Amino acid sequence: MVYKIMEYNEEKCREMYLKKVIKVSAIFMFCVYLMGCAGSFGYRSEMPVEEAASERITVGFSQLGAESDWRSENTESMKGTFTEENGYTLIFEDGQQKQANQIRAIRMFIQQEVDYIVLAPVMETGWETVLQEAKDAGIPVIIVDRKVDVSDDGLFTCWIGSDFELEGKKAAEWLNQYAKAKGIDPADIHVVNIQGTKGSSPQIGRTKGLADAARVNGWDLLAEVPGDFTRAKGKEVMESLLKQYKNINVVYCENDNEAFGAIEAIEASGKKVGSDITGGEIMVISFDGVNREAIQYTLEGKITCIAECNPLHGPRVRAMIEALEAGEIPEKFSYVDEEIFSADETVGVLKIGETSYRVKILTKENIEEDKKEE
Ligand code: GZL
Repeated sequence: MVYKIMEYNEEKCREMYLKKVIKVSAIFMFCVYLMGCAGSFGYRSEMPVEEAASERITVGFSQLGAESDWRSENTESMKGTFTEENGYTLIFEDGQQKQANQIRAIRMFIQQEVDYIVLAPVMETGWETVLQEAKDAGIPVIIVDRKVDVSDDGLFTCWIGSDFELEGKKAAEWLNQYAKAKGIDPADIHVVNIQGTKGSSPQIGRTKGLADAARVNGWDLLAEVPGDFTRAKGKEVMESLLKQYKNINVVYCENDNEAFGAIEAIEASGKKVGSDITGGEIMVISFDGVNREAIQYTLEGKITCIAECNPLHGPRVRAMIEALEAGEIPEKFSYVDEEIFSADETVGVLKIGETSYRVKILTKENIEEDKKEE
């Protein structure tokens, strides 16, 4: 390739350089003008990213795990509520059922100086130190779902969740009313409890509901064994209990995923699940009622009754945050209202203390109606 050598001329170069500067400047000015007009053509003039982020409320959410359908629904409710469109930045941490992971997440939120910490605690004890650290950092903590057992309730701002002992009382009272209506001698009720995660509020409350009723009504409570709220553990525990006890006629599962596992084990052993316990069937009682499979099982009579446990806490936690943002003080403890479901019409109303609870009798029609409302 032959390079053409240009004669060097100072004046010429200066003139060419100036022309180039003027041309580039004109193009630059025209671009600036266009950007300035962008807004008037309806283009959203993007606020600088960091400014938009600082406008949003930052929420650090320590979720305990993903052990059940209930937990998945609860996570979806939180993620679907704390969105950028709603004015939030959500930092989500899954504790994988380990308290150490949740404590680590809370410390990370403190480092990140979030506006609010939301904690779904895997168990009740062991939170004093880290909640004190959040308090010292001036970050409000909202507890959701399960409770924390701390010496000073001032370590958290407020709590929203279920009355787990009431759930247990409802399920046990349903069984008591059923046995009386069918003329079953209380001593002929041979019940096993597949418990939730040991030391969690739902396990403590639901276990107490059954144990108190068994003592008062004279039932034969054969065993209480943790099933960790999972299908796999529920099946494993049921298999073991069937080997240990030949007279089980009621299985009290502290959530639906355990119930699915227990039903699998019962049917694999050649027995039948259902409410006809004098006819040799094994009755399954459960908690949650958040997924289609559980409702379908109840419609088919495989699960005789479910005490509802509602997971949709996202909007409820948001309402608490918005109250706090407005300078208001939410209730320290807020309980959600819940129902009890069955397809068996034997029991229509439960009376617990001074309060009556109507049993929602599930039919194909009202299940279809509920589906449409979703
Ligand atoms: C109850 C919740 C329990 C559900 C289970 O609020 O903590 O944990 O009943 C879940 O399904 O795993």
